[in-house]
Amino acid sequence: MHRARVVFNISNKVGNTERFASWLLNKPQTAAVTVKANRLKSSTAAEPFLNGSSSAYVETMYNSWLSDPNSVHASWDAFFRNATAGAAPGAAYTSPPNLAPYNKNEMPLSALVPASGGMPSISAGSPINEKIIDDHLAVQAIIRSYQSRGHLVARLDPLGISTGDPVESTEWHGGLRGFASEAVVRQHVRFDEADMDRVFKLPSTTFIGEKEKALPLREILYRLEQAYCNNIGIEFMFINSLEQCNWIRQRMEPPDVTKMSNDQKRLILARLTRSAGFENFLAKKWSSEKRFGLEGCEILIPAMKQVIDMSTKLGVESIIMGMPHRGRLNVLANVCRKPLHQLFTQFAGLEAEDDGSGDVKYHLGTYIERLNRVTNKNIRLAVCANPSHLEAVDPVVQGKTRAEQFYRGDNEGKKVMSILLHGDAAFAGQGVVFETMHLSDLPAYTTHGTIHIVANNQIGFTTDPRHSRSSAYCTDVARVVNAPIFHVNGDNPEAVMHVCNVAAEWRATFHKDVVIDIVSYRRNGHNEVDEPMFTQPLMYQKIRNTKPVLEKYAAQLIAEGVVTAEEVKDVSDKYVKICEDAYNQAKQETHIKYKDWLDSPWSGFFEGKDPLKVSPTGVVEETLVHIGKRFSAPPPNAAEFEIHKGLLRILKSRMEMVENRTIDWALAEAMAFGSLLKEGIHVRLSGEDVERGTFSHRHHVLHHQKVDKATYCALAHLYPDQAPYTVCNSSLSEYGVLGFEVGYSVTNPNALVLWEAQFGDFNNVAQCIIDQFISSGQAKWVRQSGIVLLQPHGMEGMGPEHSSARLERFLQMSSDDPDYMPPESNDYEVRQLHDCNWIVANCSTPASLFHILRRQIALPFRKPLIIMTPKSLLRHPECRSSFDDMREGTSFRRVIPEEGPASKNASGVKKLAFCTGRVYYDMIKERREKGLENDIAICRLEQISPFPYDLIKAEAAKYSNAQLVWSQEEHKNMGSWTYVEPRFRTLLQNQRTIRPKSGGSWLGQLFGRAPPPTGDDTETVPRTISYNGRATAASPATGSKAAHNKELKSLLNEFCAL
Ligand SMILES: Cc1ncc(C[n+]2csc(CCOP(=O)(O)OP(=O)(O)O)c2C)c(N)n1
Ligand SMILES: [Mg+2]
Repeated sequence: MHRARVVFNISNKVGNTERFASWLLNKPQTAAVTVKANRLKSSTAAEPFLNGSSSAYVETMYNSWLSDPNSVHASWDAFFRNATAGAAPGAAYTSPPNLAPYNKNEMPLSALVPASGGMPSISAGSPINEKIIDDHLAVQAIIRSYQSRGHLVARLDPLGISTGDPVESTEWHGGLRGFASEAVVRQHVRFDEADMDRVFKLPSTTFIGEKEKALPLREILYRLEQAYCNNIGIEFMFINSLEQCNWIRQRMEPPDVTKMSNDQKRLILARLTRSAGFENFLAKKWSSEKRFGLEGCEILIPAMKQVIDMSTKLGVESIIMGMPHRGRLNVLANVCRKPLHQLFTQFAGLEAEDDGSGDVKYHLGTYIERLNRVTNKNIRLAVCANPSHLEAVDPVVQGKTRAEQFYRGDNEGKKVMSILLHGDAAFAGQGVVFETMHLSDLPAYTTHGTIHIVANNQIGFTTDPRHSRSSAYCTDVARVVNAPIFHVNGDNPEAVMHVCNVAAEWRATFHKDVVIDIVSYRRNGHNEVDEPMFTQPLMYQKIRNTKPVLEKYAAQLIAEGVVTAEEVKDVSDKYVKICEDAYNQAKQETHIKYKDWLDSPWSGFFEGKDPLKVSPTGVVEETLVHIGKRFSAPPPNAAEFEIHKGLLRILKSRMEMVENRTIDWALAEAMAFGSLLKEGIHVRLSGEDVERGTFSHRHHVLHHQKVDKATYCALAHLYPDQAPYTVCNSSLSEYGVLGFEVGYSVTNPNALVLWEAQFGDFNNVAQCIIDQFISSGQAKWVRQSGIVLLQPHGMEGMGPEHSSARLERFLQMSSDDPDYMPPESNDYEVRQLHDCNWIVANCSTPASLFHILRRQIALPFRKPLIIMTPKSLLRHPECRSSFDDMREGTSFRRVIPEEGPASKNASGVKKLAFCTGRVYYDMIKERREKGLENDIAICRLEQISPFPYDLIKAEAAKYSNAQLVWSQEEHKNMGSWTYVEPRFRTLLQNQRTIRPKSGGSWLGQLFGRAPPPTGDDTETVPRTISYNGRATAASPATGSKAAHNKELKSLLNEFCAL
């Protein structure tokens, strides 16, 4: 196993060259202690504790002592007596008597003196023997060294090729193994064989003695080696809680902690038999199919089952798991007990009976409720579906776990927990692991402890750890959150089970993360058709000569007399028979069902629902007024709750708007949330700085200016029986946090879960979640999500990185066919939504935002909503809506047609410009200033995808003589153009329009100059749409304000050109 190559350089400097007490009381040959008058003269070299500020202190003590020896502590009394009596420098010190009562595990040093090899005894007034102190301190240092660094030399690698593994030695340590531990753990110690039988007091920080308070050195070393350097290596000394460190020591140090009863041993063997039997069966039946088998780490299955057994025993009822490819089928079969025939049908290449495009078998999720036979309790197990993208599922699992805890009122995580499985290379390599770990202790994101299990086969595809990580262990990332890390040799099943028990207990006790690193190997190539000898020839020679763990453990139990060879065979045969039966059953199946693999069933949500009926999104005015007023009011106890003066102004202007029946963006959002909360829908808004809002417009959480942590959230106090409102500033992570919210959103369909990108530009840090989960999740895993992504977007001269949420990317991934215009019908809108993979919108009015957010819940199904949100429009005086646009009877307008003068005389309109979002306000200003309000009509797409063909078609038809143009502020290869252009083409197919004849000289054509029209100089031509906007570019926006303004001017000029 690869560990730090610096292993052998580590040493404990203290005492390395000299004894501790000698160092403390170092005596230079020439120095002398002389005491004069009222000043204590002492060489600081001779008495190093008498330096700097301490010497002033000593001086005061000395003066007090001179006037009254009883006025100082007894130790000072002894020191001054000895010093004034002419004791040699360094010899005046006498240890203070211990006034504190001894702990259970402690005893006075004097009690050990008779056993200390004939050293002089300690009696009052006599200087303590230095060697006794030194030796005890050394023993303590040894114990601490084992606790801190024992793992570096533990025998963790079943292949024994670890650089840090111990080398056998017969030297001084009385037959104990551990040359390496001498080098690493005890190299500062100068005991010899004669010291081995001396008895030493054990400090309170060790539990190796159990009830014994002192042990012979030989026994101490033996027990430490057993606890820390055998098949378990523990990293925990970085944890900054003495209670937690002691908790671990108590469970890992006493002798024989890993001992199992015969029944437990039989259970391990049975589980191991199934684990190995499953892989063997698949290998036999489908020898050339990729399944990413577990061979070499078969112990993973008994390990997971042990964690689940123990956690259920401790009260957990629901476990949500995330895992990569390796051993996944085995986990589904033997941990979740997914019916085997369902698993086997995945190998048969059958077609699916239900919708969706599906996924490969080693990515699919599952959900199962069953009785845990060991604890006799019901348990729910879910394995989340995941993409190939390693570790991407981690935050998703956490979000789902958190959501389940929240909806069950399990505020401490006692009932619901998560288990994350990892590969060694991925755990060390993928940054999202770190991002997920960092959520583990945040109030709005914690799942109260995750058990991480690493199936550490010491290789990642073809790369060995020396080239895949710079850290000593693949698990080092977990150190940042103070998680204890248990490395364990996968070929010692009982050690693995012990570690699993301790990890489960740790999680139940402290509700913090913990890591189990099962060090194992990969018997085959990366997958079953890969040749590992190309790249790891030596490792694989070792592997060929290593017996499977089942074989070794069975032999061990037979030798111990726990089972007979016949029993072993019998258990194995029985499992093969179970597999054969399931195999035959699978052969009868003609179809597979994707929904058999759903990880988050929404029982009751779809039942009895008209799949095409959308509930109204308008609300009664009274509700708007109530929410508006609450949202605009300071905290109810305003007299004591002092908020910032600027906020008082903001609240006042909000209140004025409400009184004028008007809303801006922030009010629209609050009213959408508030009205949903009133209807019992939980709303959760998460992201960087969302509580205030990046642009200081939201202010959902008001802070007391004088009292720390005193806050007020109006939306959480709208109605006494409302649903809870969660608004939470996240860690500075996009990948982790968006993944988390996706997981949250798939748990309960009756919740609106929103994630806001600080600026839309940053969403690409979470690209994997967007691509792998949000845009394609339903198609692959029949799992719906109504998550909303709020993406500040817009070209406002803020440079390349604060302008674009990359609208084009979302549109490019929209699954509606650009060449197909769905037939018109009354339920056109909802049908389109039903069939699409997500909704992409760029709203221009607060009312649009209000309705589209509410529509997320009004739909009879769930679809992700990607919405571009504004920045300057947050305060734009024209970007306001009236209560009239949100009242009962109103709904989301996918398209807002021209409603000004141009709409009154459509046939005379020369240009119909389509646009979306913010640029509309620039366009109307320009049109107004140029007096073109009768000539140019503007039509806004509030929803871009799915494309509102029906409404656009009607608009285009209304302005039959107008030239059509798409206006956008983004560059031509960005924004909506590449999405809308082919859809307009489809829509305008076969439509013709009359326009002045083109033609003229070839030179005129070349330079685009049309000849002046004459009487019948018109022609009927196919109707098309042209582009009006910025030219193509590599970067989303210029960094120069001047260039920005020039570009904007040019696109607006072009827009107004007739
Ligand atoms: C993000 C990502 N990058 C690359 C890959 C390709 N890949 C699949 S498995 C694998 C090796 C994984 O090694 P490890 O995590 O140790 O798991 P093991 O296969 O050894 O169980 C790689 C690189 C991937 N699936 N995901
Ligand atoms: Mg690996």
